Order: sequence, then structure tokens, then C-alpha cells
Amino acid sequence: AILRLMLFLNHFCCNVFILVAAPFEDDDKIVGGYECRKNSLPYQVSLNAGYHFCGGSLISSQWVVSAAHCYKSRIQVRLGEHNIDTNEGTEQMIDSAKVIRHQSYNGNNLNNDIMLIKLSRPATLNSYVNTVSLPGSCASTGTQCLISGWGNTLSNGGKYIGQGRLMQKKIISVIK
Ligand SMILES: [Ca+2]
Repeated sequence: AILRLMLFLNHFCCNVFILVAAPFEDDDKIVGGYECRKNSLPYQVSLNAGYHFCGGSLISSQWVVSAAHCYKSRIQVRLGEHNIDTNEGTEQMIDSAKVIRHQSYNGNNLNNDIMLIKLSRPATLNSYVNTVSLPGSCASTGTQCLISGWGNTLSNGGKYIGQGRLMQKKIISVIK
């Protein structure tokens, strides 16, 4: 998952806020992550299709950026989440209106692994739900990036062992 994440970061010109949680078993990890302070990353969203399957980042009140390998034709975006198993009173659940993969996405090598989701209505921005700024340029090798999301924090553990249902974060370096 980390390799996939790094590829994704690389192809996305190093947006440091992107979460990756791929839709494959054993690929849904945030290895070495630790629990975020609740709602401290208000741009982080969970993508849901009856179950959490990927993450994304809110970039405006009506648009989310995620990874193209997370594509589904219909997605419910869950904003203001921390524990994805319980109702904490901060969540907004908004269906997608459009799901747009990069036109040159390549599922074999994951080039251009980026996707936009338009929400069917604007999110209400507050202290639990807010946008993240897009970078103006590429990050150089070794730049420290914050990754976040939900998933297993162990590289060799079962799915969602430990705190994987609570939002996790980790600092990693851009490798290329
Ligand atoms: Ca929740």
C-alpha cells in the first residue's frame, strides 16, 4: 500500500494530504499510523459503498479528490468522520453526482491514479468538515508528506486490526 501511495503521490505531484486505501485485500493499510486527534484533518473523507473502501480529500464544498483505482460509478462520501463504525454526530453523508477518473489513468502501472468526485450537494463547511488547499508545485524528493485515512496499521496483520476504524495519520517522505 505504501508503494502504491508513493506512486500516487508522485503522479499527483505530491499532494501531501492524500489518503490511499486501495480496494484490495491486504492493500488497505496505513502502516505505522497512529490515531488522529478527532476531526483534526477536516478535509479527510471516507468513500462508502455500504462499507468503507477508500479515502479522499475535500478540495471545495462540492469536490473531492481521490485515487482512480478507487473508482465506483456511485459513491457515498462521508465527511466529518473519525470512527467509521459509529455515529459521532459530526458526519455528513453526501452521494456523488459525478465520478471522474483521469482520462489517462492506467490500471496496470497506476499512472495518473487520480479521480474527482462531485457531490450531489455542497457540504456544509464547519470545524469538522473543511477543505484542503491544493499545492502550487511539485514537492522534491525527501519532502515530508502527511498521509491519513482508515485501515490496518500493521503491514502483516489482518484487516482492521487495532485502531484501523479510527482515522490514522503518518508522515512519509516522497521517494522520487
Ligand atoms: Ca463516525
